[in-house]
Amino acid sequence: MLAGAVILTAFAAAPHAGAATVTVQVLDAAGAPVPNAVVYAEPTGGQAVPKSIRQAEVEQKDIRFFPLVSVVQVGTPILFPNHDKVRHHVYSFSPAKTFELKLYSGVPTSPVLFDKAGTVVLGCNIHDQMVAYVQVVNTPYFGKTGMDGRVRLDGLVGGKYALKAWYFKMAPNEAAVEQPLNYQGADMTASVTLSVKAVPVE
Ligand SMILES: [Cu+2]
Repeated sequence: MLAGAVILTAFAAAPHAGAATVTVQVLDAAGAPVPNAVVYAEPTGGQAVPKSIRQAEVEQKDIRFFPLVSVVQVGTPILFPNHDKVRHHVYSFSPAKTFELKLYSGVPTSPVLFDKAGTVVLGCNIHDQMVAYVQVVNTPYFGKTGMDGRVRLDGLVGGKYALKAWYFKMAPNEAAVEQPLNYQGADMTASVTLSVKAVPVE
């Protein structure tokens, strides 16, 4: 029966056994949870990590970028579809990726390659209020915190890492907050405190 085949497929797609999680809590200077913070674990012990590059998107809708904050691995192509009726002119002057997509509507034919680690601030030449951030990281282990300021990093291989947290309200050239993480293959938790004040998620 077809129904049986569907069920078997679902089982086959289940996560493999033994995968463990690093749960990271990000707090601000007042001890409040920080939503929308970028958290990533960069290997520092020479361990081989998989590359898991997938194309990402930052769309424009209602004269805003969405999402406000993205995190991608170095080498990720990002597409900038415009879902507004007006044209946008997307650009960045950031050293990690300087580019511009001149006045356009609809979906650009090609994505932009983000090939260098760092913070990329996006703007629009036409609409000064439009801003978004892309944190480009040297690792496949990354995520963004939810409303509770927590994020789960899955699938790490054992070894030493620099656990980093970055928040878009940090000063423009401020480096991510960093602490060592020694991952030995079991579930674990970590906490990172930022010196900034958390703002509500939009
Ligand atoms: Cu615009």
